[in-house]
Amino acid sequence: MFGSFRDSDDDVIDWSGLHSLLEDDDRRAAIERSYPTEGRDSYLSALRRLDARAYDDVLAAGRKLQTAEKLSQWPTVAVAGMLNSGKTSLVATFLSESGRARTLRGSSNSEGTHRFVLWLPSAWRDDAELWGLLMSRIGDAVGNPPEMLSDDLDVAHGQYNNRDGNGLALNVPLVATDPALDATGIGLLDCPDIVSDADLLLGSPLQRRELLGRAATLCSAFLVVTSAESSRDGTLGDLLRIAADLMPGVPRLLAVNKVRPKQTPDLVYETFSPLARSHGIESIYAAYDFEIPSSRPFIPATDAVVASAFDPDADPSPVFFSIRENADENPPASIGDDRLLSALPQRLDRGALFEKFRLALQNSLRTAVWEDGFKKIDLDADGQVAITAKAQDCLLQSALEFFAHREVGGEVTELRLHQSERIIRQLSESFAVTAPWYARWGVRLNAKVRRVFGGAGDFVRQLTPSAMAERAAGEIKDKFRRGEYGGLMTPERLLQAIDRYGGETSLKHWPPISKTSDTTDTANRQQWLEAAEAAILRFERDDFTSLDPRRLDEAVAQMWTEVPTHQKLAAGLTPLAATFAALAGVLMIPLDFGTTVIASASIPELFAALGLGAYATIWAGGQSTRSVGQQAARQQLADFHAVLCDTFGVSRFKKLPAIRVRGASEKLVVSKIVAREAFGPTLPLCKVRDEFRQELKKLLPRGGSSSK
Ligand SMILES: Nc1nc2c(ncn2[C@@H]2O[C@H](COP(=O)(O)OP(=O)(O)OP(=O)(O)O)[C@@H](O)[C@H]2O)c(=O)[nH]1
Ligand SMILES: [Mg+2]
Repeated sequence: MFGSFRDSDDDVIDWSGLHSLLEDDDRRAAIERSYPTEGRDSYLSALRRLDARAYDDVLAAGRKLQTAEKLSQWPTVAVAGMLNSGKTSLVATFLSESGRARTLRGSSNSEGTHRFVLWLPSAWRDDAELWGLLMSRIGDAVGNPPEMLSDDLDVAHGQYNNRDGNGLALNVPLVATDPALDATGIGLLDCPDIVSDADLLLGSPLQRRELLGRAATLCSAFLVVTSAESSRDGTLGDLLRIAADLMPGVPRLLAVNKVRPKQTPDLVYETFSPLARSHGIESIYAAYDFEIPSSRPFIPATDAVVASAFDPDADPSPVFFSIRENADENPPASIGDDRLLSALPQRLDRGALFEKFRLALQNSLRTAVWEDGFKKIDLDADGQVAITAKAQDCLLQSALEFFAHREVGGEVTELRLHQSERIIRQLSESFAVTAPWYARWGVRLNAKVRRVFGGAGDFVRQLTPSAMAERAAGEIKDKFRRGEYGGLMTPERLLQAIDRYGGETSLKHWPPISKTSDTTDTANRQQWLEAAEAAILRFERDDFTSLDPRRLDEAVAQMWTEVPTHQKLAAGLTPLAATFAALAGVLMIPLDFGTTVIASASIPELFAALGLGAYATIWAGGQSTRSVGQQAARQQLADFHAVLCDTFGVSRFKKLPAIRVRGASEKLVVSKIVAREAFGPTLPLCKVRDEFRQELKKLLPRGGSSSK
């Protein structure tokens, strides 16, 4: 086998395998979607969504590569050589009759080849897109886009001879196709000689050599044609040197034409082998002059073929065969068909033209898949993670606005509890069952308190022991409303908090939060308000957080023991009555506001609001008392954040963040509220699967084979 251009088989990219990976949306999918719905996505569908052009480019690059793969099995041979040595005649031996007729052969200058003519299989024109690419590749190599060789014989001959051309037309390669080449699977570059005088104004020898160099880059073998008598011609040596310089590593062959019968093949071998050796020629072919009858024994062809060649009207073709040193192995002895030049295509490795072409296409596929496609998908996924994190944080800060009790400096000192009916009942019950005798004084407490059901109104009425308590409840309501204690969340306030914590930029998937009275703006604001209201209602309904009953009772009992005796009766109300009043007051807040309000307060805040400062201090100071409320509050914060995320179409936390409470870091907990579909627009969240990245790297190494 002649020299090889393939680095190794694994450099070859298998498009169909790659394509199936790119369109896999299942086991080998590129994308893991986690929000708004869980699932997987293929590389191609992700890219189509992001950039339809880049998607088209990947598919087009793959298709081109696939077609070029087929073409790249076919070699192209440069046929260069001495003036009039029969280069075009040699090329013509590979062509069909009609193709042969389009070539221009003859010994006069008007029959000389003065352009580069590239003969390619007709089949290659079938794929218009690929043919176009091929032509531009040839144009790139030679420096000018090619021109087609005419089907009209006269015009074609004129082009071949550069009749109305000039030195510049030499730079424009001619391209012709022939069906006979489909079967042989070979391309042939018919070159002009490189000695024709500059006086012809058809390009100087220097220009011709330079062009030959460029055109040769398309070829996978170099065939130098000479006549038998030129063995000592310096130009032949030049040519062989040029061939070696231009295309190192490319197989070079020598074809000696018009050999006269007195010079037997072994003599031809003897004459040319020193030259061949010194220029790294792999094989020497010879063809005997078909116009001399005594050449017959040296023409390895059937009698019919030879007879037709001797017909004066025939268009004879030289029959080249590779010659050997040993006379017995050459004609007239019979030789194997594999020694004929016509068998050359099978002996050549894949074409350099297409090898380079394929490499170029492979690189553009690599760029399309990695640089244009993958990078976009990856960046988009990273972007989604960052945007989601920002949105989650904005909603967390907004939630903390109501669930965190901050000091003047902004430090969170404790978390607030949503004072839901459930929590208030628990507190009330616990206070009731653990209250010492003196605390019960004046409270007609009965066991029914443990089983209070019905609406908040009834509940409140049952717990409120006197007019005084009712007044106290009124006070606590006012204090909450004025913002002195606890947090009061309404849709409007929630929206303001979201806005204050950068909702406008963090929740870009929602319309802008408007502040003007513009009509569309008002509609946008309405949408935000409705969402905020929906979030509050949902939280109120779905918040089943309760205090740990056993620990609560222990904590309350502990508190009772710590209340200093002189304080025990100082409050005007008995302690239990005062506590009930405070709790009842909290429950009454929503009744005044309508339903969409959430009151939040820590237990110490409740006491403080009612002037039970000592209780507040004791509760806040004790480790067990404090933790009962904080634990539930943390759950509620997580739940409310989850509801906000659901409502505003943001993924819930995948990794739970920690918040700082009293200088200590407290990790948020997983929400217990079931996820619901978003209320409006959503922020998608996905990631690129590492397994996919690895597999893609295997099928299509990112920076080419070197960086595998
Ligand atoms: N007698 C004889 N003539 C041949 C043989 N091979 C080619 N010729 C003739 O040699 C002449 C030149 O052949 P071409 O094929 O045109 O040679 P070329 O090398 O292409 O010529 P340029 O392109 O002008 O350099 C033609 O008239 C051919 O018929 C052969 O084996 N014997
Ligand atoms: Mg010629």
